[in-house]
Amino acid sequence: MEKPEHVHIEEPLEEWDGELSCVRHDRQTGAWLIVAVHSTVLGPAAGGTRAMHYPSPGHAAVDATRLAAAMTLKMAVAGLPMGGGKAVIALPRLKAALDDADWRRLLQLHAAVLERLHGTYWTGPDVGTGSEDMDVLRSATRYAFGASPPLGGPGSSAPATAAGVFAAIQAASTEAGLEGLDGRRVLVQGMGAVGSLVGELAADSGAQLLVTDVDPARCRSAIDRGARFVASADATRTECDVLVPCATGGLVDAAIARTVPCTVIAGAANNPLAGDRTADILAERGIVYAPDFVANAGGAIHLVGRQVLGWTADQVHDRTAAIGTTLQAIFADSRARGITADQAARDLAAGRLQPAGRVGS
Ligand code: PPY
Repeated sequence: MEKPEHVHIEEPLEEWDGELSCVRHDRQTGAWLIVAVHSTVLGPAAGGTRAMHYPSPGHAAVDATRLAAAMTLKMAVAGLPMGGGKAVIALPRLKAALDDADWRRLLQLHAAVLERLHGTYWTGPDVGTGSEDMDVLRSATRYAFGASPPLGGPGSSAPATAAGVFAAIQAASTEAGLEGLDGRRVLVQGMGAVGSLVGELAADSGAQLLVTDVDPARCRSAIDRGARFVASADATRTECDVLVPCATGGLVDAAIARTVPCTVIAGAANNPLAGDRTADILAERGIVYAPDFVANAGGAIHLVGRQVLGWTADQVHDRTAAIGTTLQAIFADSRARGITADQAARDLAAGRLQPAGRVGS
């Protein structure tokens, strides 16, 4: 989809196949709070709260609904007993320009919305929110994952997400015939909490690390440890073996898919492919793409595993490493049936979302 100046909020909501969307406008700050519950077939919907500035509330609804649908697939493929949802706090200006009191007020309002949903949707950290925000939410609602350890929460999900992404990079590289990461050029796009950890894991395996971010300062410590800086505009035209999208979505559209000079795409970003044909174009070019909702499930495994299922850190570790095995099966199925890995992963999720495929039904 093109990025028009204005998207009417009813457009994404009409297009969407989700169960429930809930919209609240805050007159005082001008922010919009949107909760998108895509599916509760496997359990209560869960997914993070993204706090960002959007060009219009309609753009925020596009993001919330698509991200919520991806959460349904993520939970199903990871075998977690939760459905898919996402919340967006669409800020009237950049988050950095919002004062603390307004931000806290928005969190309180969000907590009140979650209480009214009575557990249909559970939130957690996402782009623009972290453990400290979950602590604030947690003081006003039960329905928040990812509070900090002093408040009894499981803490940051970034290490688990990064470990899962790294397992995905390894599986996808093997599928592409790369035989290990030693000496391979791994380009991490988005050096936030998860991207920088993935970069460290890749460098520790002998990869040659390339890093980029819209905020170049976030590349500093990786550069100090030997990584090469790539300008953000060059992220998808720099030769590399593995491209690792770790920022917001939509990095690779159909036109970029036709030219991107890499062999593997595997990262932490949700919805990194834009457009219906993009996965097909990558496959036609022989680029191995690890479906995002499989590769980036480590955060969900950590939050739901620790907070709902009572898993130990070791169990979370094992389930996160198993993302690699899941991907091997998805690649094998994609080869056997002549479909993209993205479609094979969607089919795996769909099988688990069918009533007949559910345990106990
Ligand atoms: C994501 O993986 O994209 C998330 O939003 C993480 C998450 C998972 C489960 C509950 C809350 C957040």
